[in-house]
Amino acid sequence: MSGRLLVLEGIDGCGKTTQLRHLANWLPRSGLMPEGARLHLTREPGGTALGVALRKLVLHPPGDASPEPLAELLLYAADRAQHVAQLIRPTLEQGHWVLCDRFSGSTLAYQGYGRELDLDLIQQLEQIATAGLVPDLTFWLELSVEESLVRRDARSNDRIEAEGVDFLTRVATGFAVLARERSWVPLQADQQVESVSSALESQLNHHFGPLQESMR
Ligand code: Z5A
Repeated sequence: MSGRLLVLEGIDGCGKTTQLRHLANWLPRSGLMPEGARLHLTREPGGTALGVALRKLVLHPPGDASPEPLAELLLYAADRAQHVAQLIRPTLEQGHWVLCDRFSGSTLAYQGYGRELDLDLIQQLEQIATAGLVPDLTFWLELSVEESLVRRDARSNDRIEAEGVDFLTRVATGFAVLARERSWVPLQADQQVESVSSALESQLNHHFGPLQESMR
């Protein structure tokens, strides 16, 4: 596949949406993308029409429709299977770039470390849902739990955000472990927005600049 899949990961409020908006402007003008390649912004859950419906069910379930942990895991896997098959893989095959707010790392962090579901089972599901597709580069926006809670203070919580501090602390630990194991690029997300953006830009230049691309 000639396109590139870039992913932003991290705990709630780490600034993924903010940086995604920045990259939506910056990347197409950066000279890093081949001529004719377009940038597609997407997110999980909710990158497809089915995903939008699943997102509502999993984050804001009506009445007593709240999924049990295993059902929640399977809903995220279903969202990803649809997202990869319907949007991400075809887009990459056409040579375009995809920038995704969360991917399979979030399932390991939230359902694995947060909910303490079996990590091996989650990795098997990851293989099934992605059909082996692995991001070209994943950025980990590293933020303390304390700062995450401050940033989130003014908003109403979704189901996952309402889980509390111990849950979020386990999720944050999970992201730190995954970043090490999977060689994600760590970025200090507690800096000013502009500093995080320029750190992202320089990492993208480093990984996709002319020298690196000629060595692929
Ligand atoms: N989830 C899961 O459990 N399993 C899975 O497999 C997947 C997801 C894929 C998706 O929620 C939820 O699904 C998520 C995990 C779970 N639940 N939680 N929590 P979402 O997509 O709606 O929410 P989110 O991913 O957590 O995003 P967020 O909370 O909106 O945060 P963000 O996009 O990373 O941050 P932001 O919106 O850019 O910034 C948050 C605030 O901080 C905002 O007021 C900004 O102005 C501010 N901000 C951003 N950057 C800075 C800096 N640098 N300094 C100061 N303030 C800043």
